[in-house]
Amino acid sequence: MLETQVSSQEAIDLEDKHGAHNYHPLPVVLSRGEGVYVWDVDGKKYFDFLSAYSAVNQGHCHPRIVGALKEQAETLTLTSRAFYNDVLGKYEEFVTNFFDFDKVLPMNTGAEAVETAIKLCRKWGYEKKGIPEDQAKIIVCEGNFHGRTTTIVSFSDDDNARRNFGPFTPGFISIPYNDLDALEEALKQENIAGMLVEPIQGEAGVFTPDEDFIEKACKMVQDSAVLFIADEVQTGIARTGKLLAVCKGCNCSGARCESKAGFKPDILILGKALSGGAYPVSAVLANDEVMMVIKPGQHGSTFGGNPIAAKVAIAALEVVEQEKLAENAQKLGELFRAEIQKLVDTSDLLVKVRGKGLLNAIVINDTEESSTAWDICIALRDNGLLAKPTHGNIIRFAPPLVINKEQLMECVSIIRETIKNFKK
Ligand code: IF1
Repeated sequence: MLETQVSSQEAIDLEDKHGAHNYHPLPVVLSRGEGVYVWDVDGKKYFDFLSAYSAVNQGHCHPRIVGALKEQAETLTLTSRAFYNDVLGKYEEFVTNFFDFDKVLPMNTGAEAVETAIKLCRKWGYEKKGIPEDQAKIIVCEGNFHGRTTTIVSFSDDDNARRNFGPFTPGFISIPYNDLDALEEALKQENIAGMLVEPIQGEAGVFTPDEDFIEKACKMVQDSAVLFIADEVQTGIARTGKLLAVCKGCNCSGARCESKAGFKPDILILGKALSGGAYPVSAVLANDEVMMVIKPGQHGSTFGGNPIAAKVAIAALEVVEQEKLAENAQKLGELFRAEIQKLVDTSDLLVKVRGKGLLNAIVINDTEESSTAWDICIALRDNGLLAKPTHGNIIRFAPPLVINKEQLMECVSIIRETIKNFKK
């Protein structure tokens, strides 16, 4: 079967028969990707407005990234960390300079990096802050999405993500997102080791908090000798118009955030576009005061920091810097929201548009349980644009950051025509 081209229906049937039903994909079967475009098995071309949930910020199959992948794949794919190799150290130097931290702990998926950050924070709490053993608590926000492991869903409030996966990991305090008063109250509790937060809540529906929420939260947390942990798996790597969504006030053009202004998380979590979508690469960055609590043999991963991941991540970050993707996301994000706002103002189907950079979403004027957002995505697909609803009535729009103004305006007209002609 692998030799011959499958039809759309054959591909769907194969997944249905042989694959776990842990997703409900939009009915389109993709076979090729390049830049902002993907093609289905019948050769139909689409704009990709999901970017694999912000993993393909650099565009599909970016030649620089694929080149690095291919070259290393033909040289040395995996040594494990039982031995040194000639690539990992260079990557560690590159990525710690790029994001201005002392050290990096390389992992593979975003969830692994989040789990790593939780373990690091707890260990720091016991060994540096003197929290009594097994008493460490981490503050999280309602509406969070940090991955799918049992510990992570332990502090999810999405019933669908956690139901019947218990028993759950204790030690998490949930507060409303974007609520500094609630944070102030929570910080009065004892044995708080950290706060884990997304600068923008992606899965919850691209919830952008008040402009100063993250900075004020970071300062409040750090003033209480608690670690501020920024989950930038989805918002990082130029997606929101800055190298990092937590970049505040600095004019970093999308890399080497030199800003000493403002604030800095104690632990930074990256994933997804850290590899441009070419390979699973995630990372946890921190300064020595935190990172050095982990000693040899206390944490690790077979593939974490492998030579392919290292080479691919260097290429992916060089592309962000050299192609000024953050600046592009900033500029075109503003244009996108302004154009879609005109649609919101004239269509009773749309309630609002919100987002930052090229991480945006529209809220549909229907209930979460309705199929309206899904049906609109089917119509968008028919008109050549791929997007998918997040929670029920919200459609996320997140194209690759290499999109240009002409392409963006073409997508705006596809969205406009689809909404105007949409019949429930
Ligand atoms: C799915 C959502 C997005 C993330 C943040 C950690 C992770 C993610 C902020 C874990 C992953 C992915 C997971 C994927 C769909 C997608 C997603 F809809 F699930 F919530 F993007 F919004 N932190 N998000 O967004 O990273 O382990 O997946 O590499 O699970 O359905 P991962």
